[in-house]
Amino acid sequence: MEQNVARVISKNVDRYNLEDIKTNEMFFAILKGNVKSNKRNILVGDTVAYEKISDVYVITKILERKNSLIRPAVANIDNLIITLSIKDPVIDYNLLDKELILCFASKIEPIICINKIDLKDETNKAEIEYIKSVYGKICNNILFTSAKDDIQTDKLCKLLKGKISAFSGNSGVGKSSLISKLSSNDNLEIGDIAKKTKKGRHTTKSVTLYKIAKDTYIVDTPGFSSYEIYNIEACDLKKYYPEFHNNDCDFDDCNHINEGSNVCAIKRDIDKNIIDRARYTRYVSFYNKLKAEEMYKYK
Ligand SMILES: Nc1nc2c(ncn2[C@@H]2O[C@H](COP(=O)(O)OP(=O)(O)OP(=O)(O)O)[C@@H](O)[C@H]2O)c(=O)[nH]1
Ligand SMILES: [Mg+2]
Ligand SMILES: [Zn+2]
Repeated sequence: MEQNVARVISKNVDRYNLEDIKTNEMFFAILKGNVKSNKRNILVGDTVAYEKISDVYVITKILERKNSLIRPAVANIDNLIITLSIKDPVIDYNLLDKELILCFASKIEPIICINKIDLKDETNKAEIEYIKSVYGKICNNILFTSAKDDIQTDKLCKLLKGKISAFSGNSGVGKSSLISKLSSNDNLEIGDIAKKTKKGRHTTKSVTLYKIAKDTYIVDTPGFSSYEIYNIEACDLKKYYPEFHNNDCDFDDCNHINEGSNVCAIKRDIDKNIIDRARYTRYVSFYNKLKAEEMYKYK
């Protein structure tokens, strides 16, 4: 018998709101006993197998995940739209780099979205070039959007098609404004997310997938802003810097911190301007913070 497969759209204690992958039918389901005793928690975003047992929908199995996050608790995210604004507020490179680490560690496609591009003037020119040259090598998609003047919002919309996407970024960069652009005219639900995200920032903990088109969802959660790196060991951090990959340091397992440029190929690349020095400096600070946390934990 062919198995019924559904996506978990939201959950409320032990009731799950599911959407059948094929028919798009929505219904509530409960967990089968033996799935419950299984240590793995069902997350919003999970795909699950289910059965209908005398009028009750029952989840029988969690299917394989592409990824899962703890904060926010969600599975199978495809895209993270790392939202920044060219001004008001200025670009937070610390947050940008941390969220890129999250993406590369969790197999999430990063989409860097520099919003409020309508406000750009001569003074922003150099920074725009800087972002293109440094981050263009790391990230396949960099958009310069304006939610106000509808610049590149259609491009953003296309990238989200058929995927589960989440927005991250500091307060005021324009996440809600962009999200409201993604809904075609009469989609009221999206207008609600915009409002909800604002008011729910300190109150809502539960995660919900909002459908904006067929098989296309936005995760409604405040959990991606002011993000801190977790679940990554200091010695693994370098793996999530694509520009560090084509190197051969003379010192095996080099973390590119303490070795000099005579040994460390990354240090040489920085001196030659092949690797951005500011991004490297932030790498060192993240590394040191993780190292300090590990020392504290294992003491
Ligand atoms: N000029 C300009 N202003 C924008 C643009 N996008 C958003 N804004 C304005 O920036 C302010 C913040 O936008 P929001 O969409 O609320 O930002 P947010 O990221 O959702 O902020 P939080 O909900 O606090 O996290 C609002 O006054 C918007 O009107 C844009 O593309 N250009
Ligand atoms: Mg908002
Ligand atoms: Zn090195």
